[in-house]
Amino acid sequence: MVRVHATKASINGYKVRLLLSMLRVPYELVELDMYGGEHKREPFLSLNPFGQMPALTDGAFAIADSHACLVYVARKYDPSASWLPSDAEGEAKVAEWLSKSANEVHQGPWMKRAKIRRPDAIKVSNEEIDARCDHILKLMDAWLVEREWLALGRPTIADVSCFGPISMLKVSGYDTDKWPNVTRWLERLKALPGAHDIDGNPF
Ligand SMILES: N[C@@H](CCC(=O)N[C@@H](CS)C(=O)NCC(=O)O)C(=O)O
Repeated sequence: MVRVHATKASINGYKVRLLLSMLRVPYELVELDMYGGEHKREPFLSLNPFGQMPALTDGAFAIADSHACLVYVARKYDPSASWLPSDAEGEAKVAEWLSKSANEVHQGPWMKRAKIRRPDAIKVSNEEIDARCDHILKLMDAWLVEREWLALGRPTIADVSCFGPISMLKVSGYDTDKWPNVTRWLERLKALPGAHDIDGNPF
């Protein structure tokens, strides 16, 4: 049985739950009490000594970090390799956007949500976070002028990863409508079979 260990509100955990849902893989969410610090003590630290969510277990196998979890789920449960291709060019294209997700998207859109949930932990100013969002979304909007998806001509785990934080921006007070191509990309992903919001509700 696949288990995702995270608080339900964890955007990085959401990415993994979203892919599992779209691949129709049954899983259990092992909910952690983030405000109670459950992710900073055992048994979670044995899954991820960094004390960050999510981690995933599948039988005796354990892996931490959203992107590693996405890679694992795609390789293991998508035999068609549609969400994570195995050819050199395709895999590199996906990795390119996973890196942007781990850096620019995390430092802007992810942080926008995190500052609302844990203002004490995020020292970056709202203005700086908004500027970071503008920076990456401007680039993405231009990138998506002639593309439907970020890495390839179909959705991949790169889209799932970037979607998590960017889809949460509107409820966090950042208006994504000013980026029309990003908006259309968000809508495309929401329309995929099995897609759901962070609470598990269909769009
Ligand atoms: N690189 C990690 C980042 C994980 C991360 O920042 N997780 C957040 C929840 S979305 C977390 O655990 N925050 C609590 C903390 O760092 O104390 C990943 O992609 O999984």
